[in-house]
Amino acid sequence: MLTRVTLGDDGRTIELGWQDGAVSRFHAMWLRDNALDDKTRSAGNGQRLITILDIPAETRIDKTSIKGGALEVTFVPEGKAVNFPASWLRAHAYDRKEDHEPGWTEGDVQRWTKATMQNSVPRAAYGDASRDGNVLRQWLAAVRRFGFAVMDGLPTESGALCKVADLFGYVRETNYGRWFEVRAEVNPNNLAYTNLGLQAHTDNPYRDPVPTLQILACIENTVEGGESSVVDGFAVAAALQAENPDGFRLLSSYPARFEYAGSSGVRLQSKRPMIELGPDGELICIRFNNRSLAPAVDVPFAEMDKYYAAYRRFAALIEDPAFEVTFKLEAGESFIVDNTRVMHARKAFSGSGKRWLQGCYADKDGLLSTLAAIEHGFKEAAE
Ligand code: NM2
Ligand code: OGA
Ligand code: ZN
Repeated sequence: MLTRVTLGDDGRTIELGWQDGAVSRFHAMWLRDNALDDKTRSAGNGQRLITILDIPAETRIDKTSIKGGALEVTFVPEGKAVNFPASWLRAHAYDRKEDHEPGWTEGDVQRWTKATMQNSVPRAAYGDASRDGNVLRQWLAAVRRFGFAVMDGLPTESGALCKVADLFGYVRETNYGRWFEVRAEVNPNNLAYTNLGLQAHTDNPYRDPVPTLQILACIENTVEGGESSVVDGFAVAAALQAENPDGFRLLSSYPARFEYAGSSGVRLQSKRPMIELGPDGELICIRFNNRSLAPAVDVPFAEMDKYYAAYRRFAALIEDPAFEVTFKLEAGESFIVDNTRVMHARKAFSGSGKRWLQGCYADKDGLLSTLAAIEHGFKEAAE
């Protein structure tokens, strides 16, 4: 509950007092820009109708009052009165003292290791997820929280993996196709299409932006070996940062180079760090793929020794079984990974029997949007 409002700095700021003792300041300019009235925002789609240049630079607040759970303010020189629900102001307060350490992550991201994850892998059956919004919501929320989840009960037929993407969004097509066959081939254009083991990696770091989700579905798997594993790159990055802050700094502040030119007409190249932080230090993306790492040319000579030592240690931690969750995909099973965070690997497999997987990419923003919309719907239904 909002209990008090006072004007500050000649009406350029206001200070709100809340019943629980919290205090939050707002700027007149910020409030004017974010006004909720139907001249500022379309009542139909919520989009802003004005530009920043429509707001006078000298905007101030000259009158305030609290009425029925809302704050009313009048902006001058426009002489415009606007209402802000108290709950909206509370939810959008920005006057906080939060000093994030570099490498922080959002509250809905939870790091995991073998010890915390091996026996509680998030899983849903395709039939349940497609019929029951609650099952889908929980499965998508697991992808948001842990960066991976298993889905079983898929038809063991070609293209079935697209049904998983259809639950929340769209397949992202690339030079590998709408989806790709993952099986041992003669003259493969990518080492994924062999029976070799693949070190834990993120896919397509040579693309910018990288595909943010990958789905791998199993149609047949009767070989010896060929197990899958996943590793939480955010957990490994945090472990590296804890034991070697300077190594973390090197991998997050210097660009690496990635390249793929394995088939004709394709030369994909990118210049991005192995550990990417956002402008506010948030850990936002891991890129790790020994097969497509190109020569590093953006690390100063004086730091290259240390950069390689950090890369080696990061790789060793990624290989550490304490971080690895392993399972063997059976026919009709699939898993999804957040390719900006969780690495996947496979063990080598023998020539006898058959291993046929299909893979595709999809977009995480679409998944998060669908999840948020489902959650919003659940909340409205509960009210
Ligand atoms: N495939 C499976 O990023 C990579 O090159 C890993 C990708 C060929 C689409 C393999
Ligand atoms: C891939 C990949 C793993 C597997 O295709 O990107 O990593 O289990 N495959 O074959
Ligand atoms: Zn892969």
